[in-house]
Amino acid sequence: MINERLRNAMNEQIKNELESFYIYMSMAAYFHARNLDGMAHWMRCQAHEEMTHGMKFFDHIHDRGGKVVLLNLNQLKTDWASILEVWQDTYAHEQFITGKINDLITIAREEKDYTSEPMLAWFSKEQMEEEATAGKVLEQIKMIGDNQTGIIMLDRELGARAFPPGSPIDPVSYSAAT
Ligand code: OFO
Repeated sequence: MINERLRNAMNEQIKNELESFYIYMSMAAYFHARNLDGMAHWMRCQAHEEMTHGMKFFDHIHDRGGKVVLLNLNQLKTDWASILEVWQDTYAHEQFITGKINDLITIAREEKDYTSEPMLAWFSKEQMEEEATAGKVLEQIKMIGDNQTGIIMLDRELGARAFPPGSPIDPVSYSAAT
């Protein structure tokens, strides 16, 4: 049975992950509106991952006899002043989520909920990778500045990110399925 304090914090984390899904889909919409479909694609892939992260917590709580409670999502930012600002927010958001995962690890240790350690360790590693990726793109955007060719080249590169097969956010996949 999952520890109650940890269960409450994990329910909160489902909300954080679904808000991450929402914010990245907002960023995808921002990029689509500016014909930067590669960056939009990258954001859709990221949103897909966030949904699966939310579901990992959902299933972990359920598998351990806890009650899943889906909390209200907050109204998040829906517009940005520049491409740079989007990537600054992406990096800051990943750092925020890393803090939340660290909080969960602290609670699990304080409450001696050792069963949750492997999945929380997975999230810790995942956050390290996500921070590194978002940070790298942010640095590249800073280097590119206002150079339009550089932006288009980076857009193409980010558009090569692969969707997991069958993703409901992948337009190719959902049009084939419906
Ligand atoms: Fe859920 O991994 Fe990023 O935020």
